[in-house]
Order: sequence, then structure tokens, then C-alpha cells
Amino acid sequence: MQNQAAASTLAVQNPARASHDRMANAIRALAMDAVEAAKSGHPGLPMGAADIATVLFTRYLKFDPSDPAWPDRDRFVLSAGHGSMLIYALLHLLGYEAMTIEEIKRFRQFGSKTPGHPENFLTPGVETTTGPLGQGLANAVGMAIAEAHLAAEFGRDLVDHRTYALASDGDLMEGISQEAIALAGHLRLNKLTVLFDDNGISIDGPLSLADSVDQVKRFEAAGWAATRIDGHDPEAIAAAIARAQQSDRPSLIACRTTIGFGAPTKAGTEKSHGSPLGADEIAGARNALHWSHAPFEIPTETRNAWRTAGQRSLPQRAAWDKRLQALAADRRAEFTRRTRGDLPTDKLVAAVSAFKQKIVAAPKEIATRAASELALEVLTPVLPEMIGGSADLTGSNNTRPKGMAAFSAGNPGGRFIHYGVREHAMGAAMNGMALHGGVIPYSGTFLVFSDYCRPAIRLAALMGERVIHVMTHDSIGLGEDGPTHQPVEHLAALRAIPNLLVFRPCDTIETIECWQLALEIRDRPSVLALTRQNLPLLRTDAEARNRCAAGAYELVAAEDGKAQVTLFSSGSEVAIAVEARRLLAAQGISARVVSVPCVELLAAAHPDARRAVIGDSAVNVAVEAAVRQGWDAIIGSDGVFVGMSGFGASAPYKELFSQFGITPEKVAEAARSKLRGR
Ligand SMILES: Cc1ncc(C[n+]2csc(CCOP(=O)(O)OP(=O)(O)O)c2C)c(N)n1
Repeated sequence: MQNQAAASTLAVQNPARASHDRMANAIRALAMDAVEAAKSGHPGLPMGAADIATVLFTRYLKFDPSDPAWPDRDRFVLSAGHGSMLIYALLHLLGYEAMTIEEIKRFRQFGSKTPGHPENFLTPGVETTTGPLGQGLANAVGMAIAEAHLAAEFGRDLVDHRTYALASDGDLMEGISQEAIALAGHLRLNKLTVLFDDNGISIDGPLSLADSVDQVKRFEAAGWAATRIDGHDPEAIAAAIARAQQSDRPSLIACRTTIGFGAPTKAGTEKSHGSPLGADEIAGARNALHWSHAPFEIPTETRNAWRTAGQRSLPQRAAWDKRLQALAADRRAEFTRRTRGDLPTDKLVAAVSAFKQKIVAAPKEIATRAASELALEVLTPVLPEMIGGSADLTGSNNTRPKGMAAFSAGNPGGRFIHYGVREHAMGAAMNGMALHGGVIPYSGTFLVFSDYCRPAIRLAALMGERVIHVMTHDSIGLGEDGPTHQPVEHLAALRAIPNLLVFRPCDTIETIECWQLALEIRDRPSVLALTRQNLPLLRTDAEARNRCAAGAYELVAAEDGKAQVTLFSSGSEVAIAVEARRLLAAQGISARVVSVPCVELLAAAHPDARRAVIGDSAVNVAVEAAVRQGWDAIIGSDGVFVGMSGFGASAPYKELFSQFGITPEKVAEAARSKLRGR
């Protein structure tokens, strides 16, 4: 409470300080009142961080409330998403049209623009969905990467903004934060500033229960400029942000704050973290903050001060518009295309078509990871927005086509990011890059390590962001590295994430088709599951139609047109299914093969189309070197599954397929015995 006493004394002496306090208290009051009305929520953070936010938004942040998507706005990420009322209060006070007082009153209600945690797709002005701690911080790193890259490409006249993240103790305790800050420090992302709400409190109580890290030293060790200030002193906050703007490194400002600032008995304790303060405590806080207004009421003078702050960047906005208009028409069109996320469709279609013809003209047995590299060699020149990368598996993932320069502190124009062994931050930074706009990030790691970045993939799916994960070594087919590296449940686990597209192409033609879909479908993230081992070319047509778009299609028809058996398969096992079909034919059993490169697209197809491709054979068999989960939707619970039911083993891959019974002979045998047993 020392801080509060000091604040009110100062307010009496200094009119500017008094105005600041009233503006910050408007945030505090809205947060208290909205949480109280909702009967749930987190008042502590907005009340504690109100001074930081007031200084940042009224003196430094560049934005245009009438156009929340202005490409050259500064980005503000509320990494501690539980403090969502902080950003809702700011958006309301600054004059963002969508954020009416009614929306604030509907905090946490169905259909409101004020959900429990900020959702970028619901609320204009919210840059990213946060809530899972640590993600926002790593999103901010990605946004700063995208800014640096686009500035190198289009120049500072068009791209010259900063990224700020407000992070809590929880954000900094999460492991992902270490990956993110190490990457940002290494890349010298000097336009990134993290404001740490250093209140020493988390849910269980004082931070000392679980943590004793010196965050300033920690960030310094990662190559950041780091400082510690009083987070309730507006001038100290302003000076620290001004210093950060001059830094040649990313900056941490550890702002010592009191959680629930103003609440008479709950401030400074975990009691103000995540529940309504209660009527008595709110009355006491109103008293302590000298805030005598009714719930949700903002006095005109304070509202006007906020609205004026909201208009602060308009001259910068107008000057930027002029610079954009002054550009050569083709340059302006390209910048606009990039920021809108539109693809150069004609060039893309032509590149895919030429690729298919070339591949079909000279069929080769190659792994789909190598096919993906070939695809990237033709896609990345026509799509300059593609920014690649890998979590230290570049050579294995084949994600760096020849000639693609690395992105680095000295070369931000480079298009390939060496993320280091940091899958989680890689996934979250990619989300930040996609949210920033102007780039389409793709990455690489092993499929088994999708678990290491799953939380970020889930958020990409929730937000509907176009990020593309190349995940190679997609089954026991990787061989000798053994079961720690062999995914078995990962395809099912990824397919369980709503809105995520999981592609598993069977050959080079399907690989480019899946790449094309991942790029064209702009509101869904994708995983491309690719093999280490070589595969034959099964698609020998070079037709323009993207057959993978249906999710599944008949690759080989039954010889007599009336299949007794349908063999469904994906990826490397499609070749096994094709061979099994031949064996069955030799035994007088007619079978068709359906390739299933994307279960989600099949599920989304028109029911008639889905029924047509699934067909009505007497026996359905699915072949996939992974667990059965999910396949029943296609083959029925009565269907036969040939795949994995446990972990793999370490051995050359051909032996593994044989040991685990995923062979043409076993598939044919399973189909035959099912047919007989009917
Ligand atoms: C990954 C993740 N784990 C757990 C939580 C649940 N949770 C929400 S806030 C919080 C910690 C609160 O402490 P702090 O981050 O310091 O926030 P403050 O109390 O200062 O508002 C936790 C564990 C979460 N949101 N995300």
C-alpha cells in the first residue's frame, strides 16, 4: 500500500500525474466492475498493470483505433491473457468502435467481444489469442521477426513499428519463454520490448513458493537489455520505454507492481488474482483510488483524455498513407497483396502444373521429405512471402531450398530461420509471424516432436492462422532411431485438433498438391507428415486438378469395377495397399485403393462425395503405420485395420514393416479372411 499512498500524495502536487492517475484508475474501475458483473475473471493484473498500460498507450504505442489492422501499427500482446480486462478497457477508452461499454458489461458472456481470454478473431484490436501462459511472449518474438524481415524487404517507409508484450510471472516461468527469449536475443530483435508485470504473486501465493529466478539477469544472459523499475511510477515507465526504443537489443522492463493495486485488503495478494473482489472491497478500492463514479461510468474529462490519446498516431497514419500512395503501382500492389495475405494465384498454379509435368515425365523413387524440398524449390521463388525454418533439423526436414539465405541479426531479409532446438517457441513464433501478416511461415521438425509444439499448433488452429509445419520421419519408416523417434499416436492426436489440416501425401505429386492446399487454405494451419524413406511415384497423371483437395480419392479402381474390398491408406502405406490390391487380384478378389492424404478435407466434403469415395465394398481395410484411432469414421467399426497398436522398435525400416505386419501380404491376407468370414 506504500505505492498507493505515494501515488495519491503525488497526484495532489502534480496535475500531469493526477491526470495519469485518473486515466489509469479508469482501467482499474472497469476491470473491477466487469469482473464483478461477470461474477468471474481476473481483476488483479489490470489493476496492477494499469500504470504501465496507460503510459505505453498514451505516449508510445502507434495505432489507429479506426483501423485496427493498419499494417504499420505497433503490436501490443497481452501475453498474460487472464488479464483480458486490461486490453478491453484500453480498447474501449481509446475509442475502438467495436468495444462499446455494453461489450464491457457483457464481459465473459456468450457472443460478446469480451471473452474470458482475449481472442484475436473476436475482438478488433486484439493481436493474438492468449491464455496459455508463455504463448503470447513467443508470438511477440514472431511478430518482431516478421517486422524486421518486411522492413528489410519493403523499407522503413512502409514497415517501421515495434512490438510490445506484457508478460506475467507465469509467462516467464513457462519453459517456452526461455526458448523465445533466447531466440529473440540471438536474433537481436531490438524493436521488441517485454514489459514484465513483476508483482511477485501467482495463483498459489507469493512467487517465492516456486521461483527465485533473477529475471533481469536471465534476460541479460540471453542478450537482452534489461532493467528494473517501479511499475507505478509513470515517469520511470516512460523513461524505460524511451531507453528501450534506442536499444540495439530486445528489452526487458521488469516493472515492480502491486497486484490488485487499490484494493484495500486484497492488493498485493493472490486473492486479487482471479476472482471478483466483492462489493466491500470494491467500495474500499474506489475510496483509495479517489474514484467516486458509478460502475461502468467514466467521467467526461477522463474519457476525453483517453480519446485524445487514441487520436495521437493519426498524423503518423496519414503520413504513412501518403508514402504508400507515392509508391510505384507495382510495388504498392505487391505490398498490399502481401499484407492482405492474397496469393499470386496464377503464378502458383503455373508452378504446380509445370512441376507435375516434370515429375511425371521422369518418375523417381524419392522420400516425400525430398519431394517437399523439390516442391519448395518451385514454390518459394513465386511466393516471396514464404519464410522457412527448422528446429535444428534442416538437412533432415529438407525445408531449406537451395539459395535461400538465413534470417539473422545482420541479414533480416533472409528467408530461412534457424530456430535452434526450440520446437515450442518455433510454433508460437510462427503464429506471431502469421498474425503479423505479410509472411507465410513454414517450419520443420520430426513428426514425433509435434508434441513439443502442440500447444502452439492448437492455438494456430483456434485462431485460424495459415502456418505450415513440415514434419518428417513420420512413422516406423524412419527406422533405426527407434521408438523414441517413431510417431505412432501423433497423426491421431493431430487429427483430433479442430481446424488443423493433417496432410500425409503418398508420393511426389501428392506432396506438391498438399503444399498447394496448405498455402491456398488461408484460415487453417497445416501439418505435412512426410517420410524419411523413399517411395514410388504412384500418381502418374499430371492433371491440373488437385486430387488431394477432396481429402481422399480413388487412386486405383477395381479391375472389374465392382470392388469386393476397398483399401484405404495414407502416405507411405499407399504403395503397400496398391501392391496388396495386385495380390488380391491374383487371387480373384477385386479391390480398389483409395488414397487418403487428408482426413479433415474428406470429413468436410459433401456427404454424397464422401459416400462415393468411401464406396460400398463388402470389406473396408485401412492401412496406416500408426494407431487405428480415427479410422473407424472411414472403414466403420467393422473395418479391418493394419497398422500399429504399440510403440515401434529400432531396426532398418523394411524389417520393421515386416515385423509389425504392415506388408502387402498381410494386408491381402487380412482382407481375404475378412471376406471369407462374412
Ligand atoms: C500454460 C498455463 N498454465 C496454467 C495456467 C493457469 N494460470 C492462469 S494465471 C496463472 C498464474 C498467475 O500468476 P501470474 O502469471 O504471475 O499472474 P498474476 O497473478 O500476476 O495475474 C496460472 C497458473 C495458464 N493460463 N496457462
